[in-house]
Amino acid sequence: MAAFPDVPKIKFEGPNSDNPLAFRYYDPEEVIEGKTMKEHLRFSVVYWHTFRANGSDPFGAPTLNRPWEDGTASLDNAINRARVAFEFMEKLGAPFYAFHDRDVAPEGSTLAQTHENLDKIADVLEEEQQRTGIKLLWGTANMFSHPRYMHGAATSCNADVFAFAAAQVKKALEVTLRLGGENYVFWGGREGYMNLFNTDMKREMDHLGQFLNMATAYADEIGFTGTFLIEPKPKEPTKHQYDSDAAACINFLRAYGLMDRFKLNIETNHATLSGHTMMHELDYAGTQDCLGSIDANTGDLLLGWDTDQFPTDIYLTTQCMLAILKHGGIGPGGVNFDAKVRRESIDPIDLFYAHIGGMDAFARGLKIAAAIRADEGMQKFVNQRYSSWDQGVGKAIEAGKHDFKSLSQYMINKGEAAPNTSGRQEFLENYINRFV
Ligand code: XUL
Ligand code: CO
Repeated sequence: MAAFPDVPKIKFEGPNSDNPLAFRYYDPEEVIEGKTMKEHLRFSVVYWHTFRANGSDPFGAPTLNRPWEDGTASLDNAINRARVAFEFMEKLGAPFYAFHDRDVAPEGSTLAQTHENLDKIADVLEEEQQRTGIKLLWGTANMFSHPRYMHGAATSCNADVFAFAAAQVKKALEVTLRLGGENYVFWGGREGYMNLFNTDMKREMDHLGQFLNMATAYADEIGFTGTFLIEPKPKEPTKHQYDSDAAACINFLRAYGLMDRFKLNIETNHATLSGHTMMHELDYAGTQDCLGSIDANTGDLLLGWDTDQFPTDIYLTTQCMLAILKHGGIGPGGVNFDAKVRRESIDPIDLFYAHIGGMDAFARGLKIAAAIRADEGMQKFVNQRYSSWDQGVGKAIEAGKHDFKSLSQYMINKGEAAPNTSGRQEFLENYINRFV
């Protein structure tokens, strides 16, 4: 039986539509900068929030009403839920989805049984992928919910827990490969510390480096050629997470010889938790050729924790798309809605409103960013701002033709640096607002 019998396939109806179950800006076939919106945005639905979140929070019980759930952790319930998930994604028109192993299949009483459960669910996912054409953007392993991971997984002080995590990732990689997953994500979860008095940070980071190298070695062995992604987040659940921001992750990847296999999955609410803007994290990752995918959501500045709300702010999505277009696009990553409806948004239909709003917000951001780029005003300003590097001493420095001695002589001869020009921040902020 259909879980959403009253919801039709969501269609593009244009900005004047007042139908809340239609796209006003996301027209999958509209071509922008030579690619369709569908190709640019590669929208993805997350299994954990959209099909597993129940509205509980640290202060209260579940609130969300999901009529298809039977309240058990049975395989039958998980299979039924998978069918519902694909009905939802098909009606929404999302081309991708993402999951953790434990979102889709229940744990058994032994690891072998847990693997078996995952295989049975993978049969259903594979069948539904074939039926609908929806693809797996990425798979991952949940190595933070179970009590065994209280001290971390790859960075646990307990070597057996490291081994358990290895077994879990091995299986998750096999399932991701089987389902044609285009990427595989590591989010640090509890890979960090609560207190340095009980922590050997060097040993923990070495173990994490070793763990990720084992993952890429196994991927090579089984023929998984997808991109590996690290998802930065500075804290929550730990006080300090080792993958704290894009710069820390990239330093880690370089230190442990992982740069050729890994990129980053940048998440908006994680960027802001680390004291950066999303645009900063995207641009920084892009400068290091590490921009892999995004977890699209937003936080709440007045709350200050990882609220994982759906993105609706056009200024934010414009900034995201400016950075993504600048660095050549997001594929084989995607715009993955790692976002959940509020615990007060209790009806299944709220899942549609949330995703439609997020998709429209990104579609608008894409169109605005493309218009800004086409106008070239901002790029011309930036080029002009750095023009002292295109000639004379600047050009010679960039070409490696100077050292401290020659520059000292140059300045002694010249006597004073050329005058500075205005940064024009307010002018440019006004300029951007002409397009928003
Ligand atoms: C947690 C988070 C995760 C990762 C996948 O903050 O974002 O859901 O995206 O493990
Ligand atoms: Co995420």
